[in-house]
This record gives sequence, C-alpha cells and structure tokens, in this order.
Amino acid sequence: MKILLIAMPDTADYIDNITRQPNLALVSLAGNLPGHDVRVLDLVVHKPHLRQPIADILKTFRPQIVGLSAMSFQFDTLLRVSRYIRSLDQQIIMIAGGYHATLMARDESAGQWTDTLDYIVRGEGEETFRELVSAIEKNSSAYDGIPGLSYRRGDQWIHNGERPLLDLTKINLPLRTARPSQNFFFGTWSLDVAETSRGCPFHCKFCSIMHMYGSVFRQFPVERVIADLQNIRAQGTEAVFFSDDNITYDIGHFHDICDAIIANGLNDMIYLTQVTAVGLADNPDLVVKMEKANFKVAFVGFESMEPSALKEMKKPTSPEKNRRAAQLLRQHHIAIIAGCVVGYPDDDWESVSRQYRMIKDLQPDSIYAQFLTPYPRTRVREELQAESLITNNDFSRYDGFTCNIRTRHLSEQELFRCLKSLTLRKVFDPKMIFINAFWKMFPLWYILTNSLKCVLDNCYNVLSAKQKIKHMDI
Ligand code: B12
Repeated sequence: MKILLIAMPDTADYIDNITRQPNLALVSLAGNLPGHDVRVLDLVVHKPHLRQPIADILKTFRPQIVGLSAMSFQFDTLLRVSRYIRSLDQQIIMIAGGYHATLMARDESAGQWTDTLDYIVRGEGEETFRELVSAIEKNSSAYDGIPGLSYRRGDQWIHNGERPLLDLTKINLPLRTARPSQNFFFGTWSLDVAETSRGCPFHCKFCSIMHMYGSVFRQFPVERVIADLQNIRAQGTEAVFFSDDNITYDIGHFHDICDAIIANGLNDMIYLTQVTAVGLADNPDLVVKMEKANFKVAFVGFESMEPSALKEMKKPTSPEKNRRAAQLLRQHHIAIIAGCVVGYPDDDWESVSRQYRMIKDLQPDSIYAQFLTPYPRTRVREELQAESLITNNDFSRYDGFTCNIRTRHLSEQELFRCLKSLTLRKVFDPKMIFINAFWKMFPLWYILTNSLKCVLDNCYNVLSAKQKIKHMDI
C-alpha cells in the first residue's frame, strides 16, 4: 500500500529561534511497514504554506492511507490538515496517532473527529499501525482484534483494549530515507533525532508520558542505537538529538552508549540530549564520558530552585543537585539549556523573578522558561482545575510558552508579562552573553536569529500581554 505520514508544523516560539526538529515517530513507523511504500512529510519545513506541499504529494504519490501525528497543541492543525486532504480526495483512509490522540481518544471531544478521521492508534504505534494496514489491505473488517486501536463506526468510536508495551529489541530501525528532504537544524548544525530508550519512572505532575509508557523504562540494545547513528551519519547529518525522556535513568546504559559511540568513531557527530540534573549530579564520571563522546548540548529539566515547588510537582531533584549538574556540564564544555517552569499556585511577581534569577545563577547558555501548563489528563490539570486556576481550555494554546493559567496572586496577563519581561531582559544580561557557549558555537546565527528574534517576540509579548498566534494557510 501507499502510505503518507504527516507531522504537524506547529512549534513554540522558543523552538523556532534555535532548532527545527524532524518527527522521529513517523520514520520509526515507516521502518516497521515492510512491503509498503511509505513517505514522511514534516510540515514544519513548509509552514505557514501547507496547502501546496500537501496537494503536490497527494498528486504525485497518490497515497491510499494518510497517518497524522500531533501533540495536544498541534491537534487543531491535524484536524484542519485532515479535512483539507479529504476535500482533495474522499477515498483516502485517515489515521491519527501520537500524544493527543492517545490521551483523548475516549474523551467526548473525540466525537468531533469522526467527520474526518477513520482510525486512532493509541500508544506506541509500530505494531498496531502495521496490523491495521494489513487488515485494510486485506479488506478485512476484523479490527476488534487489534490492541491499541480505536476505529469509527458511523459517528461512534469503538475502542479495543490496550496494547502491552513493545519489546524494543523487536522494533526495526527508523526509515529516515522516507523523508523527501532532510532540512532540519540546531543552530547551524544539520540535525536528526534518535532514541536509546523509552519511558521514565518518575511521576512529575505536569508530564504526559506515563499515559504513553506507564512508569516503565525500557532500553534499546546498544548495537541498534549504533546502527541507527551510522545510518544518520551516512546521510551526512552533523548532529543528533536524543529524544529520550530520561536517558540518565539507567546510568550504565548511557555509559555503554557513550563507550560505543567512541569505540565506533561516531564521536565525529555532535550530540544533544535531555538529561535530569539528579542523574548527572550523582554521576560526575558520566559527564566526563559525555564530553569524550562529543555531547555538546544538554537540555536539563531543572524546573525550579524552590524546594517546595519541586516537592509540589514531584520533580525528583533539589537546588543542590541542580547546581552540581550545571557545574559539571560547564566543567566539561557542554552547553546548558535550562528548563524552568513558573506559575505554581503560590507564585507572585517576586517569587517568579526570584526563580528566574536563581536559574540564571546556574549560568546556563539558554533558558527554556515555560508556564506551568495543564496538559490533558495530567495530575497538575486536576489540581489546577480544582482551584479554578486554569484560564484557558483551548489546547491549541498549550505550547508551554503561552500562559493558560493564573496563580492565587497573579492574573494570567500579569504572570505572562512577568515571565516575558524577564526573558527580554535576559538577552541583555552580560552574565548570559560573555560566557555563552552558543555565541562561541555559532556567533552570527546566535545574534541574528536567536537574540534579535527573542527581543522582537518578547517586546510584542510584554506590550500586548499576549502570545503572538502563528497562522498557517490551512
Ligand atoms: C523530542 C521531544 C521534543 C522535541 C522536538 C519535538 C518536535 N519534533 O517538535 C523538543 C525538545 C523541541 C520538544 C518541545 C516541546 N515539547 Co516535546 N517531547 C519530545 C519527547 C521527549 C520525545 C518525542 C519522541 O520523539 N518520542 C519518540 C517517538 C518514537 O515516540 P512518539 O513520538 O510518542 O511516537 C510514538 C507514538 O506516539 C505513536 N505515534 C506518534 N505519532 C503517530 C502517528 C500515527 C499515524 C500513528 C499510527 C502512531 C503515532 O507511534 C510512535 C512510535 O511508537 C516527548 C516525550 C516522549 N517520550 O515521547 C516530549 C513531548 C511530546 N513534548 C511535549 C511538549 C508539551 C512539548 C512542548 C509543546 C512544550 C515543552 N514541554 O517543551 C514543546 C514545543 C514543541 C514544538 N514543536 O514547538 C509533551 C506533549 C504532551 C501533550 N499532551 O501534547 C511530551 C509528551 C513531553 C511530556 N513530558 O509531557 N519536544
């Protein structure tokens, strides 16, 4: 069968200013559909002009099945893309997957999807999607035997039981050649995304992944990871972002990955990854090895320097661990993107400013400052709802950088203005400029693309007290 897989174009402001990431899920699905002709379209490459590239590939490739992937803030776009495709070709079978579809398939709001979607794949998709495609190919309507599938009967969804978590040793490598173009970057490096594990056993209240993987952590075999990295290098890609939720959970496995990267001479590529502060702080020798393996950027979920806020959010770290992790990364020349979250129920202007200042004192190279966001089906959503602290339920605004809450002391506008003015002032803070690794890595790009855009965006944000909406032509 001819299968077109489409990743949504929506991105949060901060992301646009520093990276364009390919969707890993869809090339993983493509690698697990032997015998089928699969193409992957990352619409982020084409935004805001989406109609032409979609119409072109429908005309030239003529897919029978279209699979669509979206996070919660991208799902509105998914529905519009799906309806646009239907307006061009009534026969196409439309299938949705990914976070929002998994979280909300059984929610009444899914009733609004039946005009355009035929199937929903919940959870990990490699096996469910393969079984669904072969059932469609055989024209069999025996869908009730496929775990993890929701299928439409008229305007009703029928939900099959959950699929157990996949055996990662049985998942084929991603088919990265299924993408027509490799136009992705971090700064001035060409970029691709890979994974060495899935899942995280922690229970942070704002996180959605336990609805995908429960609290189970699974590792991919080291040989498989190396084979995947060799595929990426063979395409001439310079840098790889590891999308693991918690690559520092199994320290032994991460050591083995670094050793294998070095042993296979793959440390001529640049590595970026998300890490936990606690994982690094307790394992300084790991950071030594990360440097040898050519890790250059670490996205660290510090989240807060306030013990009560960390406790409140069940985030297993402490201000001391955060400081230690930051110190180790700087010592080993790994740039720090500091993740921090503001807008906890008791936050006021002073506490948010203090938080931001304390995160800045970790001397990061960039600050990824988000508002506490009540993503669907998270513990934090229940708690904020119970206190009527959620000010907006339109999930298309849930990109982490738009404020959808208030606190007991700040309105949504006040909280929004508070963080955006701190973000604006940061650009001119000598402490964030002169020791900044990104300045050294890509000076011109960092000034023109990152800093200038950050200033323009946040001037607009502070003056208008609202996040700019990015419109697409669909
Ligand atoms: C990599 C990543 C990023 C990257 C790049 C994302 C991108 N390409 O845009 C960066 C760091 C930029 C990022 C940013 C954000 N992210 Co992010 N991110 C991830 C992360 C860690 C990995 C995603 C991934 O590649 N997983 C590996 C692949 C193989 O798994 P998968 O995507 O789940 O796909 C599988 C299934 O979902 C399913 N599937 C998926 N799509 C489809 C489609 C079809 C047709 C089918 C059949 C099946 C299917 O099958 C796949 C294979 O099993 C996830 C957490 C996670 N582990 O998934 C968070 C996650 C997706 N991000 C999240 C969020 C909220 C964001 C932000 C909006 C805010 C923030 N927290 O930073 C921003 C903004 C994103 C943007 N685009 O601007 C949330 C989404 C929650 C929700 N309800 O939507 C997650 C779940 C994190 C969390 N802790 O809750 N993110």
